[in-house]
Amino acid sequence: NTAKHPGRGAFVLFEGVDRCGKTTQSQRLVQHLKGKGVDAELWRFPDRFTAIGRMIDSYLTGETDTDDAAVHLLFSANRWEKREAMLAALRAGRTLIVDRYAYSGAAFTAAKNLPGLDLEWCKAPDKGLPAPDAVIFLAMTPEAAALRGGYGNERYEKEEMQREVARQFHLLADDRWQTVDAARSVEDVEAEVRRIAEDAVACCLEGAPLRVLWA
Ligand code: Z5A
Repeated sequence: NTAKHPGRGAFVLFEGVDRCGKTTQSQRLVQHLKGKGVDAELWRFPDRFTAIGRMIDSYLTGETDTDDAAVHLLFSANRWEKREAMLAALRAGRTLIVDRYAYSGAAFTAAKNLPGLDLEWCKAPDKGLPAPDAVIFLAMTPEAAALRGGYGNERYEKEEMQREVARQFHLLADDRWQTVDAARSVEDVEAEVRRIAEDAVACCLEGAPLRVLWA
């Protein structure tokens, strides 16, 4: 669980409700780190381009209906299928800036409040995945986020669902979690994001152990 990988890349994760600015900030962060000579790459989950990812995409767009437990396991499988590549990149010294991961997985399914699918059940399939070194939680009320051009047409893009997702996210906060007030200008949010990410990159360069999630 705590093997040392000196000089490895950092795993920096963005989480938050829809429209909080994850895509904007993750893209800008990768550019910033690259400018500083850090080997950095942007990843996002779900990865809609694998076979499993295509099933998830068709569920999110409403093209297909899938059992809630089954689709939850597909989201998790979509992370497991990327695990080896993720570990290889981190060990090769590449920093991964990741837009959504297992915290979204647990929060979105638990937000459905279905019998049997509580937060612990939702976390279980992701136990053992690589853990992020820092989780940047872009905090914003779903009401404020909705003002950013309104929600799209995908399955979960509704204010009531997003409110419940925000509640579940707060239950998932752990020692990796850093809350950033996302209801500010892009530049103000970015300044804080940079500090958190640069700290994580420095710690990993010094050999901070790569941990596993929810073990
Ligand atoms: N999901 C799940 O159920 N289970 C799982 O395991 C995983 C995911 C991994 C995937 O959506 C859906 O799958 C998601 C969770 C679920 N469902 N929902 N909802 P996605 O990842 O493809 O889409 P998204 O995360 O919802 O992305 P988004 O809508 O694009 O939001 P965002 O990336 O956080 O925000 P943004 O695109 O950077 O910004 C939104 C707008 O605000 C845009 O016009 C920006 O220019 C603007 N913006 C950004 N920052 C600012 C500031 N600071 N001020 C003003 N305006 C701003």
